[in-house]
Amino acid sequence: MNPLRKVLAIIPTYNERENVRTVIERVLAADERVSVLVVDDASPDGTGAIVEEVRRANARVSLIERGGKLGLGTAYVTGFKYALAREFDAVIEIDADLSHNPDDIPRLLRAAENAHFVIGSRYCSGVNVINWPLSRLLLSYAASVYSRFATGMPYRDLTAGYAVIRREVLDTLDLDRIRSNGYSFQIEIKFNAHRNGFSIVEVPIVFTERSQGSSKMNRRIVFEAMWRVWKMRLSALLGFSS
Ligand SMILES: Nc1nc2c(ncn2[C@@H]2O[C@H](COP(=O)(O)OP(=O)(O)O)[C@@H](O)[C@H]2O)c(=O)[nH]1
Ligand SMILES: [Mg+2]
Repeated sequence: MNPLRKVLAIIPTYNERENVRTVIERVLAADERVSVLVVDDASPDGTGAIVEEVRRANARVSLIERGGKLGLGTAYVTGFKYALAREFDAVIEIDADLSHNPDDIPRLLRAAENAHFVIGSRYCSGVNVINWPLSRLLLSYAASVYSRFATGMPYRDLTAGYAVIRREVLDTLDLDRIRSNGYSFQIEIKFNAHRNGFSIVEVPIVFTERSQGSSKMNRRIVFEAMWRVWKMRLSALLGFSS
């Protein structure tokens, strides 16, 4: 595989005022090949203005400000298009709330030297989640088991939002047709990569629930994932793209 020379870390943000500066700095410090793109959805708390200030002082930082809260999935699609239009060899998906430790980036990138899709996985060596209430942990774990069953994929953490994805994989996604958000978005892009025969590896990471700001996860995102996984499987069986 081609060596990774330039990598874009895509950070979707909605009301991450307390976290965004730190996450950008830590991602940039983790590996010198990495640039950052923040995709902000007009956060009412002023996240965009903070990123703009950081961007002006640092050529490795970019910002796309969208008009309103359009969801995590389309924020990543916007980031993928940005990367494909430039010379990035891969993208990193990482949350803004420091649940994903930026210090893991070198290890994830090392794995991506030999794999098309690297999952920063909470569930591939025991359960590595800190500070989640049991209910949330059970929900997330059950979602992974359920979607493994529904899609037939063998990986342990299918809803993971920490990943390295090589350009070749992004090239095969029909970006304008991806409608899913949240959990199902994460499952859907893994499913596409899996179906296209790309190599997918899981690297263990520890996920720590945010200490600042609040989660945007909601019931709708969970229900959406529950039916979409079957739709993905069925579309694949019938030969449609999902
Ligand atoms: N641009 C954008 N980012 C979002 C949206 N919803 C969530 N995010 C970001 O996605 C990441 C994960 O969201 P979070 O609320 O922490 O979800 P949780 O970790 O599942 O509880 C964070 O960086 C959020 O700021 C959205 O609608 N638009
Ligand atoms: Mg979070």
